Amino acid sequence: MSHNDLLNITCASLVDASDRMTELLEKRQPNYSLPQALYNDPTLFRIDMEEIFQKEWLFAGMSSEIPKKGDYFTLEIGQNPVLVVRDAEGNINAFHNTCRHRGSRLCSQHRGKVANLVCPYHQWTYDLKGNLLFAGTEMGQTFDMKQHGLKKAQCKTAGGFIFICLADTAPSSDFDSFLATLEEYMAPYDVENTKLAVESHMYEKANWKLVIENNRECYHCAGSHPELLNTLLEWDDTNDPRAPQTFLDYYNQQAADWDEQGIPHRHQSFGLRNRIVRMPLKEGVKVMTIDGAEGCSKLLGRFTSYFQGSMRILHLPNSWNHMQSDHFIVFRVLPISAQETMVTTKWFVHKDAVEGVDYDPERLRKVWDATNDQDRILGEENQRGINSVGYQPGPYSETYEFGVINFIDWYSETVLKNLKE
Ligand code: 3BY
Ligand code: FES
Ligand code: FE
Repeated sequence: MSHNDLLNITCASLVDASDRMTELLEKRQPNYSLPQALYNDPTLFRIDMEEIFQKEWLFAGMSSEIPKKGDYFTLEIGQNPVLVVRDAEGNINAFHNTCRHRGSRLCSQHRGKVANLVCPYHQWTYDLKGNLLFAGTEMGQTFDMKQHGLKKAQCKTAGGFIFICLADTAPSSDFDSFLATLEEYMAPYDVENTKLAVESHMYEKANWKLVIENNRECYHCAGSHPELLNTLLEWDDTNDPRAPQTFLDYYNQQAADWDEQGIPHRHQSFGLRNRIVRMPLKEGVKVMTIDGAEGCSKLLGRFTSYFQGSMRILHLPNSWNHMQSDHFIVFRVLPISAQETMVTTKWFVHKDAVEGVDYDPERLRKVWDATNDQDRILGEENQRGINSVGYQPGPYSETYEFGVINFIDWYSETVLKNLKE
């Protein structure tokens, strides 16, 4: 069989898979969990990667993780290694983390600091803008250094959040209006004057959509999250159909305080993809710690009181966040395979806060370490049940699980739209 025949078979099977995906999504029962194959089939997973993770804007990390020239971090988007680095002008650039010589991964560390980017294989060297500076003396007369710079990924930052997009042309949606609002809502946090206090990387044996579905509802909170419920009110936003009058009264009282301080809080949505809202935590609670007391003795940015609730930021397909008065927590979800996902959690504090004096990283992370692990078990058990021949899509509750319905609707619409383009 020739190389071309093999290639044709691969293409044909992908076309088949696209047709199968389209059919499954077009025929899915609205407000029901997805058909089994969408949670466990490797070929359909490949379509998720191509149509969602290689085309849409993804949350990568925070600008204050790489405050200085040459600071970088890496991430893996399925099989695509990506490198995010700050250059000498202070700009943040994202590159495909693959050498233009023979493709070796350039940076293998999770994070670090470099003067230039040097490939470990044959030492081709790139500057922080991706230009090839050095390729030895053996590449011949006709070799053009200018044609061999690192491949850029698109990169946008707002309010300290770094988003990347692997597509040549980023999706033309209302993403920029979300970024403008994010900038405004994040201004009080002064992210540039924060630092990474601690981070966790949790490997989960579940499809990435199960991880996001799980996060989009608190139906499971009472049964699984005793630590989180010390501080979190389970209403997801002020439009939550379950929110009782007592909550709305409390919310209005908090909202009046925030208005007086000029702290943005009103619910803002950008399609189903992005949402920002500041929500109160339980009465008397300062932040999401195990007991609701402060997590850091230095407040962030221009806050003068601990009682800022939690500003929740949703970015589909891969992030949710809790921004609070003395620390904030960002969550990033990256698929590995059809049934494996990496969930990264990072806690940030004021850059002048001293570890062991102003904050204890162990105390800071305790609630969400426990919560993440509980969610991991829920996700893995969900996956195992879905893999059964006895699995059949089941109904979402329109009140408890409206967030899941929104996510699955966004996912289905986006895959169908991108497959047609
Ligand atoms: O991100 C959160 O706060 C929670 C965890 C469980 C439900 N979700 C909205
Ligand atoms: Fe990078 Fe050879 S693969 S220098
Ligand atoms: Fe949970």
